[in-house]
Amino acid sequence: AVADIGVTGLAVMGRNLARNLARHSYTVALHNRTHARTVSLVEEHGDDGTFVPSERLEDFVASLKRPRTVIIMVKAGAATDAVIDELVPLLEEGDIVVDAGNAHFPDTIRREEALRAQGLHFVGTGVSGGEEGALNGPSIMPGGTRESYATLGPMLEDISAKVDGVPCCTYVGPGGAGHFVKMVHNGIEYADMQLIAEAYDLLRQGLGASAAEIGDIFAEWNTGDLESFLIEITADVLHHVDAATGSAFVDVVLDQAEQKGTGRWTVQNGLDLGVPITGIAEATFARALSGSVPQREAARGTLPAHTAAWEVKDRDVFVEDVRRALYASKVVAYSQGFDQIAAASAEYGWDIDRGAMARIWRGGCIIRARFLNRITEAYERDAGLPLLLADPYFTDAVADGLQSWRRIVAGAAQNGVPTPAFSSSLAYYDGVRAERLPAALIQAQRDFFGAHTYRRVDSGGVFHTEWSGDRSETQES
Ligand code: NBP
Repeated sequence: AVADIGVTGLAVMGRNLARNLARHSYTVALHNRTHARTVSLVEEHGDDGTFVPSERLEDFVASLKRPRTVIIMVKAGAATDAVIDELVPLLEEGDIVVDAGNAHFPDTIRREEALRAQGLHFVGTGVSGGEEGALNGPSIMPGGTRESYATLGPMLEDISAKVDGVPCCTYVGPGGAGHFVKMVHNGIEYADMQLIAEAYDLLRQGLGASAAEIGDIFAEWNTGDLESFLIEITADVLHHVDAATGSAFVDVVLDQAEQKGTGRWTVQNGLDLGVPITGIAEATFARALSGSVPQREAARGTLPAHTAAWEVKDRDVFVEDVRRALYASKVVAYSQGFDQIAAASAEYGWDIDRGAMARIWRGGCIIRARFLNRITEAYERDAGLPLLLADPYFTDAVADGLQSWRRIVAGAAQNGVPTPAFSSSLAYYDGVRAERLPAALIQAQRDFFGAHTYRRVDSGGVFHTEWSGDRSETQES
């Protein structure tokens, strides 16, 4: 046995992770169901480092040093279970099975329990950054036991992205914690992309600017607080011209956004845990609306608009308003996502360090951004921070943009520009900061029709009013 680590599943992601490991001087065992992939990897990239290819899974396992560390990088779902079922009988106590695919975290919880019962470590690991990241340094979010991290962690940290010399990989927490955090990362990515799309639409409709002009604005924004991978690629996309038509590329792309499901999982979990992740939810529903073709056809040209023409008096003021509204909305979306991580951490007993999550998202992954430093700093100031927005830096940052944010959301409503994520983020902000919410009325209604009881502002206990009788109040407990 010579290999330090093995990778089974050598499609784009597995292939690039294996190459990344080899380039970091690890001896990498290789296996893939269809052997031709293994052969072509060694043929094309054998000079990346030392590979030990095997056609049979038995030989692959036998080529690994103990404790054996196997990364599974296959299609998430049934394929992962099939590979685990084949692999487990070949392993021995203390060996480490890493699922680096995009598993849904309840599957990871189930698999971790099953393998633990057999004396194996199962590490559900989020990997972000796509194929380019897998090769040159992704953000890596491993869950599982701390004990397994002692063997696996240093290897993953070596191949991860680095920001200021700090690896974008850390131990996340037990069980499904790693895949959970990756799921929320993707949810936040949905929100971020939707917010950027709304900013683009506002600039387009408010200024009548061309795609390329808006690309210039995004490129400018990428030099400030908004600096991030997504803003950078947005500028690139907006500058791109379609070769066939000579039109702006964005104008020839069909306006129906698709999804693979991680946004949906994030929203479903937000509902399960009762965490208001409105930014992520609006972003996921906005994609669904864009793909609601019959509904859009029935509405287009039929539903009246009654809009006022958008009169932007000062172009620079408007652009700055949109930038500030985008930043404030983004803070809300991230604040909500980190709330969801805190809620899940408490629910499942994961003890996730939110500041560390922001730190490992600074490089390698799709939501990498300058702004994440600020989040790490906020949780360094107060690890138990109940609301990211309440950290002094973010409170001030949002306050600075608040008037811009209100002008933009009001203007969008008057002019009929759909801004679900901008608007709902502002509604969340006003909701969470409110002295008193109309939820009191909802509690009264619930007691009226369903005897669901209510609590009072002026005393403890639970009460019910006899709505259909003499309207007297009784204390329930
Ligand atoms: P795919 O998701 O396209 O999966 C292809 C791999 O799965 C091949 O190696 C294939 O083997 C193997 N496989 C399948 Br399908 N069914 C199998 C089975 N029953 N038994 C054994 N192997 C099986 O590959 P990918 O795009 O490289 O993604 C790998 C994982 O990484 C996925 O979970 C994905 O969600 C995740 N991920 C992808 C990205 C990305 O940007 N693509 C980013 C982050 C995470 P074969 O060669 O024999 O068909």
